[in-house]
This record gives sequence, C-alpha cells and structure tokens, in this order.
Amino acid sequence: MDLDAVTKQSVLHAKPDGLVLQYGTAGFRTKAEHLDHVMFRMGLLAVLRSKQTKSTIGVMVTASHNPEEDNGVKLVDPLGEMLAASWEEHATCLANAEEQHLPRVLVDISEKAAVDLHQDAFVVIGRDTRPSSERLSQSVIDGVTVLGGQFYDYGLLTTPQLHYMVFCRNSNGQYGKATVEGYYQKLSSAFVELTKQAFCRGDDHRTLKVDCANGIGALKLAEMKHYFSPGLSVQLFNDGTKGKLNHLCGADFVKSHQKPPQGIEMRANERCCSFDGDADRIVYYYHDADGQFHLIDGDKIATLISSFLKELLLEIGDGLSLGVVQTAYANGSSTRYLEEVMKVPVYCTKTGVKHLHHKAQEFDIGVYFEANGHGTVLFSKAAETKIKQLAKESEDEKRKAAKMLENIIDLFNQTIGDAISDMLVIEAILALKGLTVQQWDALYTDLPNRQLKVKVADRQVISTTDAERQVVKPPGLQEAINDLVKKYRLSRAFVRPSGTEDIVRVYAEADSQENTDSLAYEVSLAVFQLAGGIGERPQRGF
Ligand code: 16G
Ligand code: MG
Repeated sequence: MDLDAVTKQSVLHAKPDGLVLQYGTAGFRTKAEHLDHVMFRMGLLAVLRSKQTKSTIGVMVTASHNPEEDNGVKLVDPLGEMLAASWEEHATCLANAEEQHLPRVLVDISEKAAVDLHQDAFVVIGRDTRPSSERLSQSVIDGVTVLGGQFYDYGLLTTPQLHYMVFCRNSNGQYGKATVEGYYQKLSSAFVELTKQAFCRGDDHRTLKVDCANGIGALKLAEMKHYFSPGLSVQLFNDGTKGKLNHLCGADFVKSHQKPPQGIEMRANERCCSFDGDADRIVYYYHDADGQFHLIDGDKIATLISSFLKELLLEIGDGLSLGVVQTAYANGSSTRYLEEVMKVPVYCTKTGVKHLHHKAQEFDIGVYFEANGHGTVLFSKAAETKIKQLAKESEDEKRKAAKMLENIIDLFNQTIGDAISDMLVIEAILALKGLTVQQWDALYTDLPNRQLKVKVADRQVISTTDAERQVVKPPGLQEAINDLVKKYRLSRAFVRPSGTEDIVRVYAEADSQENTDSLAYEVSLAVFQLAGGIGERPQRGF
C-alpha cells in the first residue's frame, strides 16, 4: 500500500471536521454534499475487501428511496450479497477516521482482516440517476486507483443489476453474462419461456403501468421492455423526464402513504406497480370501481409467489423444503394466511434485507419479502441441481413443473430483491393462473395498520429482542406496550430504533383503523415518556 499517495489523494477528498457517519442497514446515507470523503474511502475499502476475498467487489452509489439531494454508498460482496457484518465495522472506522489517522486505520483493517496486500484487486461500480452520483462515483474510482485496484465503471445501473454483475463475475459467467445485455437476456428469456403456455392460450396482450419513481428503473425498463413484449407491455410513468426523484411517487411513497403516486393515470381495476429510486423494491396497487385504493404490498407478493411455488413443488413431489421469511412489519393477516391456510412455515427476522436473506438461505427454497416490497426467492444449489435433473428426465407432468421451476430460478435475482425481476415473476404467475389483480388482492384482507415516528434524544436507549418484536430497554416500556395492546382486539404493536433515520418507529395493528390509530398513538406516547422523547409530544389524530 502506498500510504503517502493515499494521504496526498485524501486531501482532495477531505473529511468535514466532526462528521460521524455509520454504515447502516444499507450502507452510508446522508446529504450528498457530505459524502465525498466517504466515497473515496469506500473505494479504498473495496480494494482491501477484494484482495482479502480474491474476488470482484461492487460499489453502488445510491440513496434508494431517499430524497434527490441525498446520496449513499454500499459495498457488494463476492456472491452479490450485502457486505459482511465484520466489514461494516471496518467501513464505519474508515469513514470516520480523521485525515491524519487514515493510513493507520488502513493498516489496522488489513491486519485485522488478514488482507494479502500482494493480491490483485478488482472493483465494479454502479450509480443511480441522482445529479450528485456521477461525481461521487468518480471519488470511488479515485480511492480504488490510489490503492492500485483495477475497476470497471458500469455507469447507470439499478442496485440489483450491480449485485448481478458482481455475482456473474465471481461465478465465471455461470450465473450469467456480466453485462446489462446479459441481464436483460437472462431474465427475459426465462420470462418468455415461463409464460409461453399462458400467452398462447389467447390472454396474450397484458398491460402493466409502472411508476418508476423518476429513477434509474425507468431507464433500464425502457431498454428492457422490448425483450419481453408482445406478451407483456409495460407503460412507464414518472420516468424522470419531468418530475423529481422519489417526490410524491415511488414504492416508498405509495406504501407509507397508502395512496397512489402522482403522475400515473389509473383506471378502475387496472394493475399498477411502483419501483423505488434504485429499483430494488416493488409494490402493486389498483383502484376499484368505487374509486377505493388497494395496496398489494410485499406480504401479498410473498403469498402469491409462495403459493405458486408450493403447487409446483407438490407436482414434482421431491420433498424440497419451502420457507417464507418476513419481518415484524408483516401484516398479521399475511402470517396467519401463510401458516394456517397455506401451511407454509414462516420465520421472522430483524428488519433489513441481509437478515432476511441469510434466514432464507436455510431452506431449499426460501421466499423472503419485507412488507415494504424488498424481496426475492433463493434456491439452494442442491434444489437447483435436483430441479434441473427432473426437468430433463422425469415423466410429463412432473417435467412441466420442473421446467417452470427452472425458469423461475433464472427469473429471480438470487442476489437481492429486484423490482424488475419480481415484476416479471408476478406477471408470469398472474398470467399462468389467469388471476386478476382483484383476485390476488382477495387472498386475505390486511389488518388495519399504522406506522408512526417518535423523536427521542438518543434512539439507542431502546434495545430490542425477538426479531425486534420485544423491547428489552428502557425498563418498563415493554410492559407499557403489553398493557396497551391488551385493550384492543386482534392487536399487536412494537417499537424499534430506525436504522436509517434518527427516530424511533412505532407499528400498530388492530381490528379497525380507529383502534389501530389509538393504539399507535398510545404506544408513541409511552415511547416519548419512557425513552426520552424530545420536541412536540405525540398528538392523537396525528
Ligand atoms: C433499509 C433496508 C430495508 C429496510 C429499511 C428499514 C436494505 C437494502 N434496505 O432501507 O430493507 O426495510 O432500511 O429502515 O437492506 P428503518 O431501519 O429506518 O426502518
Ligand atoms: Mg431501494
């Protein structure tokens, strides 16, 4: 390591005095103007991680659903997964080191992680459409270069596309070709193959309206849509030509406000969906004939997908295990439906894709979705091998099911939730089952729910256990929540410190919206009183 060169370059990417940032649930995220030094340093870190793993590492510049003025960065590990937890700590140390300590911190990390400094390093870089992203990705490149790493800059990519590229490169192309074209081809040929039956039945031309959050998803879907037409035609809205990124649109807006985005024309009973700003989240929705809005969130997506998979698994009858992974935010009705009606085992993990992803890896086929629309399906190597074998050898009906599963394996992005890939799977299932969006929605009825935020002096005073469903500290808070929950029917509530904002989140569910809102308010008040609330007290009726 040429530490003198690092010191010299680092001056050009100086850290603002006193700024402390943490590698959170999905990397660093804050106002773009504070991130130049972080980007440079993540370039340095990616080189060390690449040397240590002897693999290609990814760096993605995006702040997902956050406002356009923000930005962020996350590293992608060799198998296309999120960065390992021990390296998140290294990332935080490196980002916060004062200029004069930078060389020492680099040496420390290399020693602690036993990095072989003679090893070559290769880093691939992607970025979203934010105005600041191009400049910030140049700072990543500066960091990579000064430590002697090689790089390839993909330029504009969705987050899941970058994850895909990393995995392709580290699997010697076995997972697919590490180009945007390769991504389009892999997904669309699996889609076309899977839907052949449905589309030749005559219910061909299907249309879907997609709100692209004025983000990168619009560019990529516009390039890709010719690959899967005429079976499916997608109409893009909020494609970035007029509106602002994530402003009054996108999956996060639709899910949290439970209303349609601006800038989309919805007619009664038309199927619509929204991506978030970096296209790793998707939610569906529609207006019924009475003009009422219906949201189909990640829970209902997981239900549709797992019931389809379960049918195929019964058909091939090979004892492959299927499990569904959710978080505490999953609507109680979805969990009940999965467990009691579908008889599928359901597990709950902490919030954040990496937690769900790791749990899902325990099954032959692991379906994971957060209610907010992050999710995918993972197939174990053993399951994949078995399915491929059955698709070649077994008798007719079995083979048909195995072939479908084979296409589904290719269609799901196995590295991380991917709005484009999820959308294609959902569209394929709806077409094959001949389901309308209303029929899908009617699988179960969501319990009324409410999410609120509470400001406290230090959100770390709250610690939780049981996949964030129980508070351990401060004392008395869990007991207070228990007493409040008892007042209502079909009720549930939990609180957790946010991993991305300086607030505590409150979630409540009950038999009616009125009761849910009361419960959410009362729990917020308990947090405010017992966990050091600041500013205005929570108000009833918000
Ligand atoms: C991040 C996570 C998302 C999670 C959210 C929770 C990834 C890629 N993203 O956006 O999964 O739902 O954080 O935010 O892991 P919160 O901690 O502020 O509630
Ligand atoms: Mg996102």
